[in-house]
Amino acid sequence: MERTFLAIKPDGVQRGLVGEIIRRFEEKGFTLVGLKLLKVSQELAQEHYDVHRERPFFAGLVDFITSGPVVGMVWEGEGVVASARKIIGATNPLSAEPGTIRGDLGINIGRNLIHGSDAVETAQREVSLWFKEEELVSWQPTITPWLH
Ligand code: RTP
Ligand code: MG
Repeated sequence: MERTFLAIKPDGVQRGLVGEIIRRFEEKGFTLVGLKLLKVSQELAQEHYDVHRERPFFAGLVDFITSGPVVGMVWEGEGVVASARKIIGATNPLSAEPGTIRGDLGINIGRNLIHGSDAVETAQREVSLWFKEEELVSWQPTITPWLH
């Protein structure tokens, strides 16, 4: 089954939006298989955003993501990678559609509340970067037959 990595960034935690953000993925019907609150190290932040290493906003991005607690999550379900990106909305919350997390709750590109893996291969890389295998729980919600 497909999995994605999502992280509620320090602004989402500071603003008390952890429950609201998790609720949206639960309500949609995806299955939570990994969850932890952590202070992100410089090494993890740089590795996570490695593709942006040459971008002008890289240092600021790493500073921000390491500035406070982050909620790391792994969610499972059919098409979860692309669907989670839709639920999250466009990178810039000012252009994100209403109904998306960023569109409803954010206004600043550098404070856009949540990260979501952008492709299935990226998701695999990010899940193993942030979680050990034993931190993930494989389980089947009993409601699944009602979703499919
Ligand atoms: P994320 O990786 O955090 O889920 O966000 P994303 O895919 O929607 O956007 P991405 O292009 O991967 O950019 C990563 C994060 O860098 C910050 N950013 N700032 N100042 C800028 O022009 C700029 N561009 C990107 C954003 O916080 C974005 O989430
Ligand atoms: Mg990205």
